[in-house]
Amino acid sequence: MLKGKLKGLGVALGLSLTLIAAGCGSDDKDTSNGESSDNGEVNYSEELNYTITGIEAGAGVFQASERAVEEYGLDGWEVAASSSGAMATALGEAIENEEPIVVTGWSPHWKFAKYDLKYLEDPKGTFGDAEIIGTMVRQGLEEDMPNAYTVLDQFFWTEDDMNTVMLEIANGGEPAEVAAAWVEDNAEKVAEWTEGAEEVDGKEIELVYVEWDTEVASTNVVAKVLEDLGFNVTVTPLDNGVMWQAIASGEADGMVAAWLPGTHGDLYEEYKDQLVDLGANLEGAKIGLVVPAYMEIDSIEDLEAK
Ligand code: PBE
Repeated sequence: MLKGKLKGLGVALGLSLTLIAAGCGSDDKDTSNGESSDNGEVNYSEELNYTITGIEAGAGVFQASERAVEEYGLDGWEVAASSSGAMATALGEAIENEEPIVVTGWSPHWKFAKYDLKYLEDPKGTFGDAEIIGTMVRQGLEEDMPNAYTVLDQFFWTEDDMNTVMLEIANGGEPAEVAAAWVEDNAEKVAEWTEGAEEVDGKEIELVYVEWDTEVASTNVVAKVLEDLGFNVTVTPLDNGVMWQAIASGEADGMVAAWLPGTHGDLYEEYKDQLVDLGANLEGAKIGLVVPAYMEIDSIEDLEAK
């Protein structure tokens, strides 16, 4: 399929892509300068400089995106490593200017509440299907800290719950404060997590996580619940691989940030015999390539090799 190039005109003229796309209708389709395509579609790939706006290179979604570049034959494309925060900023700026952008995305995530976005279809299944977010603890935790183990084992919430916390943090709330307010407002749910757990007197426990929006939310909530039980909780942000390794080696006590079966599947395989899998704490998570809804593509297959 031959698609023309817009050569950044949209940006230069400050026109919305919607308008440009509308201008690339059938009248233009035979122009020889390649500025429009044979089917009226915009060639985003060149405008994007063949770049997917990524997050931390250790994230599962980053690695899945690199696999997608290979599996969909997107020669010349790059998944640019940065941070979750920088990705969100780039997404917000692109939307403000109605420019195209493709990001490594996941849900739950506040970006879907704040912006009109869509996942690109993934007919090859590179990003997998529905994921769960799981809880992993170190071996021996059940014996050493049965009350913390009980809470971590029973911690389970919904996408809506997580979205509430995430959105407030994204809107500028301090994570520990937002988490504390949520715990207070959701006493019934929290009581299910703490059922059977007794109060302790300042026992130290360390939770590890990665500074992804989802994990900032869940880790702060669980930390607050453990604090209310009398634990002295340390939360330590790490890189993804290091987080898994910290639980497997017993250096840290637990984490609620395991995305399975796909996203962290390799890490799970590597460490599953050295840790204790407490199962899902959230169901219905997902990863993939995400674009603003105004982009006139629906599938990863609509992206073009260089
Ligand atoms: N994420 C958020 C992580 C898991 C949680 C999708 C960015 C990842 O890709 O590893």
